[in-house]
Amino acid sequence: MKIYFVSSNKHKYIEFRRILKDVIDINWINADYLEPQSDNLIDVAITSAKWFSHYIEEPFFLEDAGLFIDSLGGFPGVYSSYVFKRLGNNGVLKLLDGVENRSARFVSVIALHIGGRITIFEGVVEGTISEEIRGGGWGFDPIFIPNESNGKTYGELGENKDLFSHRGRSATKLRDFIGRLVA
Ligand code: ITT
Repeated sequence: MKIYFVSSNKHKYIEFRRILKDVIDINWINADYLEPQSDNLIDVAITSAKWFSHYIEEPFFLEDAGLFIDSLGGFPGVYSSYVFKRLGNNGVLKLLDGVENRSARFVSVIALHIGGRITIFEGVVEGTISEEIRGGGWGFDPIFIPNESNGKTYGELGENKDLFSHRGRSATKLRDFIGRLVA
């Protein structure tokens, strides 16, 4: 099945293509859009999908993701994209300098618009923020350690990141949903 994916982020597109390739043929629409103000990823994803439904043919999906750091009261959360651009990984590590509780979670919310309705698929991964930058990847990959990766950051996992990641989880739910539709 062919589905449009709306995002300004090429890394997300590459990861979704990799995870979904057996079932879904993704057509990337590279669009930067103004996200609505909300402290909730699901609200942002639903409102954005409703807005795009006036301009884009169904079926399509988009994703809103965020890193929630417990000792910072869930910051940067819905502001992750802005904070990464402004502070980067070094800035986040500085905010956590000397902080003992480094627990955090990465959340991915996919909004799929199909059959005139929006369906949500969520992926959540618990983890910790590393003490230093480790590995490559993009965004917060070099500072996020999922709990089940033997201490490796997303950035040190390479393509194996998909097995542990918030996007791996939400995208697998999307893949199963579409798989059932086309079966
Ligand atoms: P869209 O156009 O799809 O919205 P975006 O980059 O603005 O692209 P988000 O609003 O979902 O995406 O922002 C989430 C930010 O969180 C993203 O820009 C990264 O800085 C970070 N992020 C999300 N998922 C990540 C991942 O798997 N690895 C590293 N950083 C990630």
